[in-house]
Amino acid sequence: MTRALLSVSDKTGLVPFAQKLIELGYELVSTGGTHRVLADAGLSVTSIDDVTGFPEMLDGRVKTLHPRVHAGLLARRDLPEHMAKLSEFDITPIDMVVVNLYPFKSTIQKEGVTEAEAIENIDIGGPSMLRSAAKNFAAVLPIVDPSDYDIVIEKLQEKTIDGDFRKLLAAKVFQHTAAYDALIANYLTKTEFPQSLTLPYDKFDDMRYGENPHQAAAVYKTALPETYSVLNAEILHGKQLSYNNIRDADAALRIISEFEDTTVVTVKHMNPAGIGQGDTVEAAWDNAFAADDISIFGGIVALNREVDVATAEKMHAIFLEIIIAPSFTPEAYEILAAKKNLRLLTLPFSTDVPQKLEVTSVLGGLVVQERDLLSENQADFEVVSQAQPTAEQLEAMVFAQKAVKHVKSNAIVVARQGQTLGIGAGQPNRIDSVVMSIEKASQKPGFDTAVLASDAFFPMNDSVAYAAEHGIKAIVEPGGSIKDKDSIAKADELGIVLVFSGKRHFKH
Ligand code: 93A
Repeated sequence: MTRALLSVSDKTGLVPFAQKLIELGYELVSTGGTHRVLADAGLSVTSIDDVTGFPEMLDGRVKTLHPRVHAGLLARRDLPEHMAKLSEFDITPIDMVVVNLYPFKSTIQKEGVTEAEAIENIDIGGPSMLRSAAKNFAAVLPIVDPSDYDIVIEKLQEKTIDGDFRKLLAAKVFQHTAAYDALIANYLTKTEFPQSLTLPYDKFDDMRYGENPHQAAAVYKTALPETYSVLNAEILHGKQLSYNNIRDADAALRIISEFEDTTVVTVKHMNPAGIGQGDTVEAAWDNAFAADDISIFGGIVALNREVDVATAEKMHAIFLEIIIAPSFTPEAYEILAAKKNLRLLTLPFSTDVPQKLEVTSVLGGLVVQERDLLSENQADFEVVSQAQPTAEQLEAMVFAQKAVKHVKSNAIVVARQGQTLGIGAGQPNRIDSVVMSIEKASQKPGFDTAVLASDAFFPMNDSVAYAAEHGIKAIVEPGGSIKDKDSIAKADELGIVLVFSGKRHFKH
């Protein structure tokens, strides 16, 4: 007689599966709750107590942790000594383990959960049985995923269970128990940079492809409680997000979360194309659009207010990939949803993004750092030029600093209060970014009140000279170069404002 041990917290599909096992000639053994469900369904099932000779004890903490269970699972069927040992101790081999674990994840996601409750939901016996069965996959079938019940039954009926299938089930067990332990480790870890990094991420979706069509890709989502993330946005309309969509939308959310006032951010290839603010959503859109009315095509738009009809009509007029907002009025939704390929996402707006660390892969490893959480404020500014900034220039500097933080280095942002006018991104030398940003900005209304922000210090005075000679009247940069005095002298010579922020915002 073949024996199956069933001990599951998630009882989905359990009864029909067990029924079929009986029909296939299995003897069923079960723990308390699982036993009850099977017996109530009228199935014949042996209690685990009758196998171990012990009652479940310590509030169920010890149910299956017994040599009669683990020897039955681990004995090598190809070794006569092992089989003789089982006989000597009158232990019946176990040929299948069906276990899913205490719901640790959903427990810690519950609001107001206590640590004691979380700890009670750390499963010990379940992973032990799964691991024993998976180690001995040559003889024992370990089944951790209820969605595998059907395929297992089918293969048992057809007698087509082979080594590859056994190995697949075993691999699933070790993936599952490793992820389960990683989540527990993360929950208990108080230091930000632990000795060994466990990443408790579950597969969220397979993707059609990655950054390019020849690259396979999938997306994983943290198993820890919900965060402000594009992966938690609700897709109201349009097809699945692509790899690039997710990264661009992520960039847009990071930027918009800097701004409390009514703001619209447009993003292309992870850089802002434009950022605009206004008294109304429509006015903010007008400013974001006018900030760069070419780059926005095919872009991602994030807003921190509900999308209204007037704004929707304007957005409808151009080709966009994604609009992400806290909500859409029903009329605005109707206008935008007329476009088949436009994705409309909602996510409650927040300036408080709980995730503090970010992980980037390098060949052979990962680098982990705190997110750039430095916030900009005028109090930290130091005016180093003879010329003094106006109140309006100082406000524009704070705005430009918030923007420049999210632009790939070398980053230069030319902005007036509430609107970027020119963005120079990702150039290997700073002066090129200066030239690009001013070239774009100088053609726009409002340039005469614009300031220029740099994500890092100027190594030479050429940027200050170029900016002043091309109409910029005020610059904010971190300072800290050994040649700062050259830049200050140049600002004084050309009569413009130079302010040191003291904060560098490289972004790679
Ligand atoms: O508390 S445990 O770690 N100790 C055990 O010995 C044990 N054996 C099975 N948890 C244990 N289990 C788990 O109980 C299983 O992994 C499953 O999640 C659950 C099933 O219990 P019941 O059949 O009483 O609903």
